[in-house]
Amino acid sequence: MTHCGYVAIVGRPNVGKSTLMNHILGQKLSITSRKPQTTRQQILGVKTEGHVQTIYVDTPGLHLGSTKAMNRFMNKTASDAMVDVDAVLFLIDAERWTDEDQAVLEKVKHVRCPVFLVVNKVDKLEDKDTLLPKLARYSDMMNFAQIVPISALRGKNLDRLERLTESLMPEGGQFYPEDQITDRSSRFLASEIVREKITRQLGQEVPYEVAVQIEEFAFEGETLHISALILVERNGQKRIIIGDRGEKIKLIGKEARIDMESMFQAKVMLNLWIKVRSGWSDDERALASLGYQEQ
Ligand SMILES: Nc1nc2c(ncn2[C@@H]2O[C@H](COP(=O)(O)OP(=O)(O)OP(=O)(O)O)[C@@H](O)[C@H]2O)c(=O)[nH]1
Ligand SMILES: [Mg+2]
Repeated sequence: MTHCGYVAIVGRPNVGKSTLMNHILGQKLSITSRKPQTTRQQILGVKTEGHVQTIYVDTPGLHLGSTKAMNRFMNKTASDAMVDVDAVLFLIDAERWTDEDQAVLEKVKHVRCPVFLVVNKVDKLEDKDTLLPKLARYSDMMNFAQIVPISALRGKNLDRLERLTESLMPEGGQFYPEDQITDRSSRFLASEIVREKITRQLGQEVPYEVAVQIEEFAFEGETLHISALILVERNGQKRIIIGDRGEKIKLIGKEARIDMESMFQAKVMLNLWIKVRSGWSDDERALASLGYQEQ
């Protein structure tokens, strides 16, 4: 008999949700950065081990305070992901509990499946003795099925977390072939790689108003030709991304190409273009045309 089910990974921005999913899959699928609100859309990571298929759902960080259409879309995507799953992993940062964590807690209290509190980044705790009293406090907050301290970055205690989630997967046929690891297209993954490099290379404000669209994705002989259009809200942002004498965009392109070559196992020729389209991040129709729509 086979088993198959869904596990939603939720939490406020920047707690390490995408890092966790990537580490469990053993492959970089979902983009990560030190800045909050890196993930914008739900992305599935499929892990098949023997007769158990676990489908992880990486989600955007649930956040307070922003009212733009993009932020509403991200929060709704994350909330919707908790419906109809077999387990929820509620990720927090071991170092601190914030108002946004509290807001996520209020949401996960209402889900009908088991909720694990996953206390991430334990490697950052200078005084390890502070962990146990914290775990005791968390256990009073709600009836968590498990509380699991981990380090997603260092791979600490992830085996235990995986075994615990696997044990909750219901009996039934597997939804994905054993060698498939995501529901997302190669074009989507390519656009996310470009967005990751922009997010990592640029200061606080620009990445939130950047979208990437793949205009060409085709093999010519052995070489994969990819053209990506970078959309920004303002001229100033375009200048920042291009950088002095084009240095920034060159670096972004180089880093993206290296990741693409490893993801697609091919030589990649990458072309990047930048266009200003003001208002796209607060316009529902523009968002939908860029792929930010419900799955
Ligand atoms: N020290 C440490 N850093 C971590 C750990 N897990 C993730 N990080 C770092 O935390 C930052 C955020 O990680 P992400 O995986 O992008 O976080 P996220 O929750 O997916 O963030 P959003 O997509 O913005 O909601 C990155 O710089 C990671 O390298 C960990 O276990 N220990
Ligand atoms: Mg993420």
